[in-house]
Amino acid sequence: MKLVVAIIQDKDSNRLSNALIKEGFRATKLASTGGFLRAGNTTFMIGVDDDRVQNALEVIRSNCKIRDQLVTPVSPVSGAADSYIPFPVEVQVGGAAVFVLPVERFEHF
Ligand code: 2BA
Repeated sequence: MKLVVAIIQDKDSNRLSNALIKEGFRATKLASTGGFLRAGNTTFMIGVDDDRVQNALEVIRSNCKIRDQLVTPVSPVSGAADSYIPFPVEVQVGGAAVFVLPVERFEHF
């Protein structure tokens, strides 16, 4: 068994939940925050039999879009804050950042 941990954008979360249920996967959704943008995102934990991992990744891939997002960098903590002009920069976010972890043991009571 594997634990698929997928960090996705909030906008894709309902669509992905529905698709996972339709394909017979069980998942837990956690509200999370990106370390860089400090914006909300959604983390899915999906327990999957080894032979279905590829199928789970395909469901994630086809339901999570890559989007461009404008970010205004925070001003410097010290020094030249007066002359600092924050220009928004564009970063590409998602579709999904996915980790596949081995599961040593799974119990379900
Ligand atoms: P954030 O950390 O808020 O990052 C949002 C997007 O900002 C990233 O999109 C990436 O395009 C950019 N970015 C992140 N760190 C950067 C940096 N140091 N310099 C320049 N640009 C940077 P994604 O790569 O698609 O990541 C989306 C979210 O997935 C991340 O939100 C984070 O919550 C999670 N994530 C991505 N890679 C991860 C990793 N290696 N470990 C843990 N979480 C990760």
